[in-house]
Amino acid sequence: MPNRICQVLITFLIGVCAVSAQSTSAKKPAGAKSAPTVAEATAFMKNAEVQLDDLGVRAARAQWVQENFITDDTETMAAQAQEVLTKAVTQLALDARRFDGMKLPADLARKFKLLKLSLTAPAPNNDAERKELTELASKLDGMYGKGKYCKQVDGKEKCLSLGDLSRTLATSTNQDELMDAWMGWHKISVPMREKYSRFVQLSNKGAKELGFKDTGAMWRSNYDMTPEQFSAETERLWRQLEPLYLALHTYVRKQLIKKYGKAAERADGMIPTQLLGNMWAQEWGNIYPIVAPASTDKTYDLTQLLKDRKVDELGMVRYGENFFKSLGFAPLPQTFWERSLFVKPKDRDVVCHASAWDVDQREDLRLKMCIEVTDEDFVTIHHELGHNFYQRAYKEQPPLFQDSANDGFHEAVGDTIALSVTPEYLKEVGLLDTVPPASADTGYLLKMALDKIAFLPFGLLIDKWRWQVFSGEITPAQYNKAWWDLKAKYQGVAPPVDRSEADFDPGAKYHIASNTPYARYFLARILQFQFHRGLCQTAGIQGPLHRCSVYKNKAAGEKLNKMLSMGKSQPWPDALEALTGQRQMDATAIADYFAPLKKWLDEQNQGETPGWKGMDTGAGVKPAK
Ligand code: X8Z
Ligand code: ZN
Repeated sequence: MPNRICQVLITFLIGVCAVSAQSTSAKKPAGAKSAPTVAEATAFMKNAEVQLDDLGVRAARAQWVQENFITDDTETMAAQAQEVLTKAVTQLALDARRFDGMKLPADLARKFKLLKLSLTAPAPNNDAERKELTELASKLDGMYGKGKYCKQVDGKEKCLSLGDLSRTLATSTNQDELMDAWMGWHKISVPMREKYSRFVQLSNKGAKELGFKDTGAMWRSNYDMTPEQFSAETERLWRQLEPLYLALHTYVRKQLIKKYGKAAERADGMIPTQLLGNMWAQEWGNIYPIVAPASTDKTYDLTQLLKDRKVDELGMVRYGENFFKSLGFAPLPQTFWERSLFVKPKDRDVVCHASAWDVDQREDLRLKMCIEVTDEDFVTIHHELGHNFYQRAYKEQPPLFQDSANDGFHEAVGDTIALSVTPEYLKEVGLLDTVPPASADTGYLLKMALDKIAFLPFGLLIDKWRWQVFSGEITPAQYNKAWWDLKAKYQGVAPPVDRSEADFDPGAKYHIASNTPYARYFLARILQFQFHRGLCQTAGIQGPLHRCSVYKNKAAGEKLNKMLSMGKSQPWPDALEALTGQRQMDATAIADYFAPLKKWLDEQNQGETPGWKGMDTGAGVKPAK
């Protein structure tokens, strides 16, 4: 039951009280050997779940304050609340072993399984190391949140935030500026390196005590299949989409070379990361103006539309809420508007990375985001509200089932709604005057692919790196090299200058600093198209998927709500089936959506040699360009 999605410490499961755990397991007289009964197991779990709320809410509140007001004190307070929670969950998970191997009703057995998997940062079961781990986690999160690039400008110190630097990467075409912004931000993570490697050590020790090989294996055990099956599943999905990524990479590289000349043309075929419009080259939509097709009609610019109509930060959130309301969901509570953070405060450090919270596991939904009036943030707002509406839909479930079917589902819901932000929808809500003709679809699809398809290898490699870090295959001495090797192998992007182990580039990405698992976003990119297709079918909307909007469709809303309200009570294939009729994650929906673009890209790429030196072809690494 996550209080917050995209969270650092509390993540997934919230606490359970050690007192209750101990009292439950201490009921038997000393020396009693009789086998535990189902009634005892039920009572244990009931007691545990009652406690979940209390400690979880305490930790969530402390973390909310810490991330909205980063100071040494709030970091310590958040760490302390997390420590109490972690201790309780650990103790309960260990005590629960006495029910191992018992034949329990399916619901109860599922709860025991989820209880064990509930910590994202499992901790060793001793006070000193647990304290050290929670403090490290809180510190790393705070370091990222406070991160700034300070430099001397005209004899004065000027400090730039991630927001400032990201704006440069998104909008500038000046190579010195791009390089400076990229290099500047990547300095913030250098001091994280040692803390991170110690965090890995401690967390692995905790995972082992709970019976997992390491923390990565524990994360991969949360998908109703074995960790090995899960790794194979992500690989299978990626291989279905790799040709599309390769076509996009080839096309984009060619356009960048047209624009920047030699500076974009590496002999190994990789793209310099700082030219792709995003600090981590994870989504490339910001360089659409540079790579837009010259020959077809231009698509519209949503950022411009929002600015023209003077839509402000709150107004953007209202658009998101209205979409959900149009599907039949109840409005967000008044407290959402009172307690959320929408705009970056001027006077204090906050964690700006967007997150959605359900502080009291009931009705205290909140958004925390430093919104800017851009198309990118318009999508992110829908993404976050998807979390909030999910949280509310499953609130009637017992605490351990208050979560998404798998974590990819949580990340996919809001994005699914954002796929319905089509030109027709924008016209209907008054943001666009005329719907562009079908001839502009190539531009529209290219813009979408720059975000959705470009993301796929990135979404995969973050946890490929982390799984190997947790398993020990990547040692601290290889952190940075392994990171760039994976970036090369999967994304085909290269750093602006040679990097070394004096750097710690993984830490410059929020989810590494905050210990938020990442495979979920990879799954979500695939699931959201499956959800979208399912909703469009329910709504009876014909025609190409990229022109379908389920806005105002109550039948689609009902179907969506049906899946959301199941929470994590059933294995995820059941939830997927409720919405899509399918029981497998399946890349055909995303592939169908982009099929017209793939054809177009293949035509544009005629005569080009796709790929780069060191790319992974599935059959092995490609030797040379
Ligand atoms: O972290 C997020 C959300 C919060 S769960 C803003 N996303 C990933 C990222 O920014 O890296 C959404 C897309 C991928
Ligand atoms: Zn999210």
